[in-house]
Amino acid sequence: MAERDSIELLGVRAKGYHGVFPEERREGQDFVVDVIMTTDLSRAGASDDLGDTVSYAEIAADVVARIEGEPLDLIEALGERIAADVLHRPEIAEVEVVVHKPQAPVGVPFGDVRVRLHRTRSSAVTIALGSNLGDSTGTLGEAVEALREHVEIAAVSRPYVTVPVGGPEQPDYVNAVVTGTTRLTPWALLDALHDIEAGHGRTREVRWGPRTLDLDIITFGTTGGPDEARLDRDLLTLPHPRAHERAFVLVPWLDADAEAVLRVGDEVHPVAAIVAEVDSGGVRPVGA
Ligand code: A4P
Ligand code: MG
Repeated sequence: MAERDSIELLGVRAKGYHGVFPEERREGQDFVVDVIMTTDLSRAGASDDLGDTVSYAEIAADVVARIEGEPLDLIEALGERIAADVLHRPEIAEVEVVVHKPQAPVGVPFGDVRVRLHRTRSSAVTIALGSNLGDSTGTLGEAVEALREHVEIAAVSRPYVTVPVGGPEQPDYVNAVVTGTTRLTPWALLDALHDIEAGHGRTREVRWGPRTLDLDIITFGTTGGPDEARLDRDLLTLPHPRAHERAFVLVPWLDADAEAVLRVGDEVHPVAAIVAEVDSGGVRPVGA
């Protein structure tokens, strides 16, 4: 099962100065770290492309940087930082970190001392919802309920009636935006969104064509923070490449979160500022 796949990087060794005793801070000693990462390997298994997986060489370099970096009193604290670094990579769902300190000043002969931490990811996420076939407002309400299985929802915008952008001639849309946190990886979330779309009779015939339900991931991770997901794959582009030009995403998003920010290229802007630049004439709350 893909959700039990793992990459296991064992025995990364470097010299560090962690410990509570002055001689440990002065002389240093070896630290050895194991990192066991739960990650779906099926995409990389099929594509044979490094871009679809995590480079264990990069993880190893991060581990060595932590071992050699700022001295800490406790190997618990070292393990916590290593786990956080690993979970900043969007591919990793869970991580187990073992930090060994084989030369620790224990006072008696001993084989090894180690701490083992197990951490799971939790990431901020912004999801845009759209529908222009059937009972669109009702469908969006059901989709929000279905999302609760995967997302701890912080805020849901009002539904907005929006003039279609692109595609063939088609009915007006109802759009909304949800913000929250998820324990899923972006790909697992995308799979979950596709399942919810399919459950509402979504078919994919015409790009930008009418649909019963469209669920797009707009941002994943904290924009501008170390866990921000920036991806440029066919299956998943993050942040969403067209969100910054679409009032039907930006206006509901601002309704859900007045403080929201969005990356556009190398810059991060308040959504409130981006909205001011786009034409939002075709976007109004349902019933207004
Ligand atoms: N994909 C890549 N990145 C993402 C992402 N961040 N979130 C891939 C979700 N999916 C992402 O999407 C095509 C493929 O994009 C997916 O299989 C996924 O792997 P789709 O939903 O099958 O097709 P689509 O929605 O027709 O295409 P696209 O390019 O996602 O269209 P948009 O940009 O979503 O635009 N006008 C109004 N007023 N309101 C709307 O909601 N929506 C669209 C669709 C056009 N005009 C609209 C609205
Ligand atoms: Mg879509």
